[in-house]
Amino acid sequence: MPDIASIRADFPILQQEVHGKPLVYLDSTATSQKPRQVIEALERYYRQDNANVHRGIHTLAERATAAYEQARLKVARFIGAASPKEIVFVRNTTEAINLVANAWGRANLGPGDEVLITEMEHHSNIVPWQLVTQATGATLRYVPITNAGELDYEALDALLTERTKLFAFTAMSNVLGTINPVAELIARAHAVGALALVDGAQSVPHLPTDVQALDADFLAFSGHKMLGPTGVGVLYGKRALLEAMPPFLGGGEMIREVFMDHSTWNAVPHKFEAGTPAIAEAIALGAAVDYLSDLGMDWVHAHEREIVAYTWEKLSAIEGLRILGPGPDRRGGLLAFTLGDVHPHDIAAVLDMHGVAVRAGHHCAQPVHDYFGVPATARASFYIYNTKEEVDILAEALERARAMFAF
Ligand code: 7TS
Repeated sequence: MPDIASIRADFPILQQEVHGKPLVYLDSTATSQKPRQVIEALERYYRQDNANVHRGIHTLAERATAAYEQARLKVARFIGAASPKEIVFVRNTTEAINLVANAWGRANLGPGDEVLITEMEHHSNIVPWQLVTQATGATLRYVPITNAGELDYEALDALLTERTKLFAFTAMSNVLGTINPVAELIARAHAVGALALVDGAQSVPHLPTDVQALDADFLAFSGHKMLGPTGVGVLYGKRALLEAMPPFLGGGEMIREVFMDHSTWNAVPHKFEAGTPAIAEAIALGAAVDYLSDLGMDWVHAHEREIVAYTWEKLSAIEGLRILGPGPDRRGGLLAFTLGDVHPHDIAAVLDMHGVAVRAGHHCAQPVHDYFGVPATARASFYIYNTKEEVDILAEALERARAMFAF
């Protein structure tokens, strides 16, 4: 059983005070902190191996290429992909979804076709589909949500039809915390002949993932939310789909041959990695995957369930505090809430004075806030390094905020 004190010792950033109080970092949904193993992987690469990949034949270039490709293999194993050729390194979840919307969408969508998303999506799984449906004449539809913060399954039945070409949905909401039944949703999409794209930005860092068991067509996620550095993310795509898709960005590395009037494409995944990639970051993401694999994703999930259940209990006892989304047994490790009519930015500012870092705002998910009739929420989110003692500090600070704003 991993020991939280030794996990915390791996995170140098957590050993500091903010406003004279120990830092309580409750904003891992925005970005996670990084263990020394990841920081060291970045540093080691720049100290020893830095060279461009897939180009040189000198020793450093070979080392850099081998480490970069090794990271791809680690990521493939981590999510249960059949082959590392199905792993495309991109910048983040946003870029992964834009890649599919542009490369697959522009080639496969037209008038009469529908793309189905949900009302609980992050803007990065909404806007690319708005752009591509507008450009191709296809129609964008939304699965509504319920008061309980779940998808409306009856409405889903009516919305998934033979016109649906792609169903793109989040595996876990970054506001409601809802864990969606990914395998079932994919099966329903496949039953009408649609492809399924899973936004795994919040699930891959926190839950075990097996793309083959899920039968996912595409899965998008970000390195920086799973202990890795910023600047690197992943698009998983079934090999046959990636092979059939035209490129997204053009340039070096993604080509086989370039003539004056046309070019031919490199094999996947390189066809989708135009230009010099985030080499150090991808290698460090490999170190992050090692760290999470050593802990075991079942443990990560179980730890967060325990923390979120405890938080639910503590926060529910605060007068005037309203939590959005389902109960603790149906959610991942985050809680978004309002406190009376105190502006969430004021809540976050008071919490910060107590050393507690939470995010406030619409969390890039405006439709879900519109549904619940609130412009913004404050959100506490957890990861492997958080403890119940930190939740106690959060709850005390919230009581102070309530007293300060006198209601
Ligand atoms: N999808 C979901 C479900 C997310 O939570 C996020 C980021 C993204 C996509 C986009 O990830 P990116 O790495 O491309 O930016 N969510 C948040 C958040 O909740 N607070 O800050 C970023």
